[in-house]
Amino acid sequence: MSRNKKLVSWVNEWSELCQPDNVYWCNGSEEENTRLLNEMVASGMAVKLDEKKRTGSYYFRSDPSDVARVENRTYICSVKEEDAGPTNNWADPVAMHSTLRALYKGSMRGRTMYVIPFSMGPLGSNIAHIGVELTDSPYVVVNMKVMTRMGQAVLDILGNGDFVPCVHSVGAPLEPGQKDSKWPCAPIEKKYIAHFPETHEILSYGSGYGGNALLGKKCFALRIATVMAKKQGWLAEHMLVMGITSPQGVKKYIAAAFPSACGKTNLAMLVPSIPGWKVETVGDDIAWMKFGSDGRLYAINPEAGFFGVAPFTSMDTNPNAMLSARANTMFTNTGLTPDGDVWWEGIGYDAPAGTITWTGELYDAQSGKPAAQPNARFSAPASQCPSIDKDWENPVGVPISAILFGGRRPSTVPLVYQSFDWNHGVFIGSIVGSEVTAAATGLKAGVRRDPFAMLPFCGYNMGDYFGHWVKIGVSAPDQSKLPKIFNVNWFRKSAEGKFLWPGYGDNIRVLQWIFERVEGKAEADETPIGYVPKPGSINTTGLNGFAANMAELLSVDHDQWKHELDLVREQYANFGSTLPKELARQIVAIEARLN
Ligand code: TSX
Ligand code: MN
Repeated sequence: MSRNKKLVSWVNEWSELCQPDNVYWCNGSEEENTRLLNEMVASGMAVKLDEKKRTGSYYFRSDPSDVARVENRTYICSVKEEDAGPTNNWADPVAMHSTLRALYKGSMRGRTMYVIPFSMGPLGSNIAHIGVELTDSPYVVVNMKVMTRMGQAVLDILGNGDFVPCVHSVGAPLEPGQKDSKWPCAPIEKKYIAHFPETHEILSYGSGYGGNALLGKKCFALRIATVMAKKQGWLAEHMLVMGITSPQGVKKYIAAAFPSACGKTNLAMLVPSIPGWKVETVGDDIAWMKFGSDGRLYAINPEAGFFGVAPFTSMDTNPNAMLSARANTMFTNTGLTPDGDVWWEGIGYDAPAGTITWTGELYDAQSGKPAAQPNARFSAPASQCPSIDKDWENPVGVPISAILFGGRRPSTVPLVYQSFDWNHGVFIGSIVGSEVTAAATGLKAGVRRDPFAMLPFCGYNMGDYFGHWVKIGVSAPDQSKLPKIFNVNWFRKSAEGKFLWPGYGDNIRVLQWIFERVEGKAEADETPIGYVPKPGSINTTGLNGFAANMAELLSVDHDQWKHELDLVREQYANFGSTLPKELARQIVAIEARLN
């Protein structure tokens, strides 16, 4: 319980509306966690995995209709539609409140309402913020325990202070005597993920999965936090944060944003292929960044765990993620092996005979049906990551020397280039995207733009968001201490369609160049699009066959870039008058340099 009057009356108000059988305040203890997990095992919602193979770990299968974030049911409910901008779904806040109140009415009947106080960021950090989530899902409680700092310690720090109110219901009330389903949820047309930027409120209804239900992550730490950050002059970003130590023992931190399916978690936990270099992990998904008293930009990871995609994670592609998930981990929608372990496509070995798929059928490799749903996840404590950085919970954060953007670009975009200055870096962030095939989207092939990898996660007008980035550059306490901005592209292909770059552990070679640029050492050529490594300035020792690809990897084709700018102009047209003039000027300047 809490003596925070606003909190207590808010909990009472919602319990009166949702009508749960019980209200339970989570204290965050191990005992509480074990009790909830045991209850879920007893009800059939969870399977306890083998205690020797996956100590303290559990397995869940979602409803087949509830397997991912639902962008078309995600709303920004600002008072003015223009404040949501052209890339968000807008809904009127009063209308949305009344729609949702009707749905929440009695929605927790037959269930317990859990009150989860949680901190995004280390307890007591002045970059951290506190939220309270009400939920009728015990699955959410045990996942929030992994992904955030939660429980009584948060209430103690909150005192009479302010919190972000988050309400979640799976939207499946139980009539007396009605048997529960193993994964209760509502049909798609009743799912709502609603954000109220003016009041910092989050209301989620109808889904039990991931970012729809664990409201500290995408809803709070990105959509609501972007609104807070704009008002208060900081940055809430969809970025990994990592430390890089050179063979000389010099350490620098970088933050990096990529659209989905670019291997962000893999990069955050990279095992370098060249001797003497070390990579350490601060976070794999979200960075909150504020200027410190020394004028540098400091980042914290607001999360306490990794909510990673399981398929194609293996001891080859990401041993640190595999080892993070070796115990005390929640698995959702993977396959389940007969000896009480999990299995997924690309785990690095064949499925044991008798493996059961995420839909509960006997796995048959020949059937074409995967054992794991492609968006199957693990929730693993960050503290268990072998590469975790010693300062990952430092309340002050870590000082950021470089910011990286990237996407999947088979053509046009070099392996790495550096921006000329901050605003040119903002331009680079704004044009982030991945090339997709028609087959992958069901729509038209081409570059799918995902500016700053924030398209689904910005809680306000994306044009204003670009403007906020420009403003951060202007208002920085010391321009010379701003992070340097780079673009990377691990996915450039030859004319024959072969990857030109080996990626994975060899990406350290690109990080070395970036590290040395920050130190003012590595050499670069000035091209129309930015600073590109001089031939020979990227370490290719031991790179074997791929070393011959360097010239092609670093080439800048003027005609391809003129076409790229045509596409960017089309993209920019969507933002109308909210597009900062500083970005419109970048197109003009690059075009002039290409001619
Ligand atoms: O995560 C990836 N990274 C970042 C690693 C730190 N992936 C997987 C993307 C899907 C999540 C990559 N895939 C990377 C990469 O750097 N590069 C590639 C493309 C690639 C795939 C296989 C090969 C080379 C490149 N193999 C051979 O050429 C033998
Ligand atoms: Mn993400």
